[in-house]
Amino acid sequence: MFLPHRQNKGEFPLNRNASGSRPEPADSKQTSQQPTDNHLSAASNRLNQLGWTHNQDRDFAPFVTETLEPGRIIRESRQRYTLGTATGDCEAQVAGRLIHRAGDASELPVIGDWVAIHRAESLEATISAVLPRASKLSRKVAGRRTEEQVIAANVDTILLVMGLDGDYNLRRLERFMVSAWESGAQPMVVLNKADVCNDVADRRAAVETITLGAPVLITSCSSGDGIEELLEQLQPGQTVVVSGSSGVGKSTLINCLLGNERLRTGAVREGDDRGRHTTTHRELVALTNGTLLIDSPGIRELQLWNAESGMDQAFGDIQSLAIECRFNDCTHHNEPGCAVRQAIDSGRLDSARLRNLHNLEKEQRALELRQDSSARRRAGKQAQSMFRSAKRAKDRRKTW
Ligand SMILES: Nc1nc2c(ncn2[C@@H]2O[C@H](COP(=O)(O)OP(=O)(O)OP(=O)(O)O)[C@@H](O)[C@H]2O)c(=O)[nH]1
Ligand SMILES: [Mg+2]
Ligand SMILES: [Zn+2]
Repeated sequence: MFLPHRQNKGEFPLNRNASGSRPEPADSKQTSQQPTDNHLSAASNRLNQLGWTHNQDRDFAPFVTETLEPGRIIRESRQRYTLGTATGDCEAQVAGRLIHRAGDASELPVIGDWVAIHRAESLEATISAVLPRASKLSRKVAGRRTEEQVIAANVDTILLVMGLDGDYNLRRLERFMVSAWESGAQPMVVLNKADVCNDVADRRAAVETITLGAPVLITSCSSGDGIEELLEQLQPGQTVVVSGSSGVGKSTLINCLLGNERLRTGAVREGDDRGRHTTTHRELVALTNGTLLIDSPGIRELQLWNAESGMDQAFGDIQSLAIECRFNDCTHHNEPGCAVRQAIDSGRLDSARLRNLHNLEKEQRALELRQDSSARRRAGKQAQSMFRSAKRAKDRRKTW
């Protein structure tokens, strides 16, 4: 593997000088040890291809030292990381200090994160810090623990893929839309497997009632229909995470966009069209147009993490109707003068959508209660440990 040139402070290709401009090109006094113009622009190009922007220039500034360099997580598999850096890809592990300092797992690096790394002359780099995230797609970890799991960071678009086969489910899509809006990235919906569906137009119309203006595209990886239209929506330099249930064709779709069979795909179960969780890691791949796509494992159950603003956006139509309800705190259950109920009665709103909103609100309240009690437990443990160390210190003083 090619190890980087050690770059002195101020010589790092993407480090801006005080005036905010790119560093001056190296002058004629340059020695053979220093990077040349070509090296600088090649390194800078590689980071740009990974999505480096002015934001990373700013966020990396506190980490510019002799030994730290930036990288982006381009592959993540059970806490094993591959990084893209200015001088090529490398494997990396998380520094013990970073693990120790992290409040919880959501602060540890995930796919898409920009990180500061330390490289000794060993093959594996050490991740010393995670740069601030511009956006993050999160959920509650599967199972009983009350913890946030960040699925991907620094993404511009969440491409929600739903199959037009047995996977088609509007209520699940509503839930995905909430987490997508909450992430800070823009959602885009892809209805895949159009080749196995007889009522594409009706289904698209139904989906558009819940995507509220977010783009909806129809594709078939079997026939290639819609792939060009999807490509046109993907901008160079943007990071797009492809998300959805297992078996909807996320990896197949990325392969179609790449034009090769790079990612492994797997047949769905006969009978219910459910996938077999073929993809088990997260990986970022670049299209020739410069878009960065993240493939990820199929989501078994999407339990929401804190999603207040995501809920407001995903159910913006109901929020707008609610302004007309007689009572400010109308819950749209059975209060008189409820504009939301009136919309349902007149066929303008699907009652299943309101039911789903009520269910998700209930889930959010339950999550808040669990978060409160875990916070209390954590505070209790901290107080206990402070008390113990204070007592130990006192005992030591007594023995002097
Ligand atoms: N008929 C049809 N089959 C498709 C289409 N797209 C994908 N498939 C098939 O659906 C199956 C699942 O595709 P994958 O790409 O592995 O699905 P995935 O979403 O990546 O699944 P996980 O990795 O398990 O999350 C494969 O057999 C694909 O060939 C399509 O547009 N039409
Ligand atoms: Mg896959
Ligand atoms: Zn109401």
